[in-house]
Amino acid sequence: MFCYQCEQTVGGKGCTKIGVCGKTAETSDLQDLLVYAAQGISMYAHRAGQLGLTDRAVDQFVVEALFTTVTNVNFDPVRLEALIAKAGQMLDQAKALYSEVCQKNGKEPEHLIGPAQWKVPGKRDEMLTQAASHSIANRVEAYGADIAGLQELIVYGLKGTAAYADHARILGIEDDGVYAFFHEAMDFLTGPLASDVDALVAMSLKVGEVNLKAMGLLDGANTGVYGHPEPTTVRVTPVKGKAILVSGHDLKDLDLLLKQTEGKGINIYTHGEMLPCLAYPGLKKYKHLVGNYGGAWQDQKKEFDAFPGSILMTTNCIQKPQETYKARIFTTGLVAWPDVVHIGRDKDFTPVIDAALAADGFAEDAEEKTITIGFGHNAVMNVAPAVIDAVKAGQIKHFFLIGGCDGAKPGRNYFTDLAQQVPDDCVIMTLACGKYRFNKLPFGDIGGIPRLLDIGQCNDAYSAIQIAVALADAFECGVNDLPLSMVLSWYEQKAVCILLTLLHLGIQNIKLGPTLPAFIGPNVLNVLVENFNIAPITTPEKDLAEMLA
Ligand code: FSO
Ligand code: SF4
Repeated sequence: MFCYQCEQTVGGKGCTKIGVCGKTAETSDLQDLLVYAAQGISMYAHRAGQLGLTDRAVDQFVVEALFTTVTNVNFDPVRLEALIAKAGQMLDQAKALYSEVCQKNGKEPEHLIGPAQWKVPGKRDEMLTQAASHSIANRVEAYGADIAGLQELIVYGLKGTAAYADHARILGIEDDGVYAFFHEAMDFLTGPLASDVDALVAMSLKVGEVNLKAMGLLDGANTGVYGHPEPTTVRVTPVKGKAILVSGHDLKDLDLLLKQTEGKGINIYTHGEMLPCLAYPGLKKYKHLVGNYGGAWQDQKKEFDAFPGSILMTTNCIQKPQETYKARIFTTGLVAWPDVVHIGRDKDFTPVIDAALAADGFAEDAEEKTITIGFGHNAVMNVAPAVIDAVKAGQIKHFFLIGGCDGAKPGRNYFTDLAQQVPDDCVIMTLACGKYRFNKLPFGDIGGIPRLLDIGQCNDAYSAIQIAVALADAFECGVNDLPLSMVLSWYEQKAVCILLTLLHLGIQNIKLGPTLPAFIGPNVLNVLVENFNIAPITTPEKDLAEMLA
């Protein structure tokens, strides 16, 4: 195996024996093969689409194949084998689609090579042999660190965008242009321009552009179905009674579980990136959605162990379940772990409910503690006039976006320290799971405007962008001219696509930590520094001084 797609990769270079995330070498190789197969499918689907013929099943499959390989999603080789077998069918389907449209147009189909010629192996051994010849390590050797790294930057960005496109699809929103781009970019990676630095950089920025569209689709889907998040005080300590904890990012899974548990005497808690759900009118209306439990994903072993109920993982980030809670944790959607019960597409959550009823539940109410969440773009726009007045009156000097994903590595205390050292006349916007490092601290307010505005999940970076653009409009300047600094923590591939979106928008001076991606080669880093002045975090003191200068 060779994997360097996330921030915790071994030695900042690559996982080669087993993933720090818990991914086995076999699972990692199967994931690489699935991505290779998806490229073959996209080679045909891209050409068919250009001639006017598409197939939703093919589009959705490529998106699911990519999302499945995101860090901390699918650890189950059996499910991956099944996906690879399905990729074989999808390749045939995409090829037939291309032949059909060529025939209709009186065109001779191109003879495609590379992944388009892939043949689905019958057994796992053969899959692993194939995977070895398509490994990332091979490409690093063949193309060098810069080119192979840029190719992977595109793949990882697409993986992140796939997650958002998939969530939007689940809520009924899809877009032909977004699907077409997945095929275009995957096909691009098999062509001659995939070894041209300039073309690779341009395609990376295009991933950022399409990701903005995908995040917009998801924002529209979430708010269309569940209403706009509204500022909401939520409980972060348990209440007495039976309990289910819902983690991941999927709003619909939570909704369905809430419906299935109504009147059953079970309290539902959000975990991790599900916290923002408590601010959506269509979800917070359920009385038995009682609050949030625990912190960011990397603390789950301790927190799930202590949780006296069942746990449902709707997407990443799952870690190896401990024996103490393996029988009461469940997966659904694309997330999977070997020997953990998986709830299928029928979304019958009976096993989750039964496990919650069989568990002790919380014996007592804990002392009540609350935080305020729900500052999506709609809520912030409602207070925009007050915010603009406060800036003009000099009461708010600067805005910070301190957001992104959390992780287990030391060095992430930087983000807590930074948030705490931000001067009192500044506002902090935050999103994604990195906020758990500081979201329960008291930040107070500036003339009624909270100093800490929780915008939501990682995909709500879309909201942050809308807010920044609205501020820039109000002050008649560009986003880069605003008194706004962005300090981002990254962990997995959704953070990669968000970063590409910010770069596509021309946002400068982003500070990135805790370390820079291993797949960014030295020359590519120079390009990012020269064009975007992107910089690694240093110390909170030094960075703050620079950002406030
Ligand atoms: Fe975090 Fe995990 Fe949401 Fe990621 S829970 S790390 S960037 O999946 O997507 O922020
Ligand atoms: Fe390593 Fe991250 Fe890949 Fe897991 S996803 S194998 S931790 S680089």
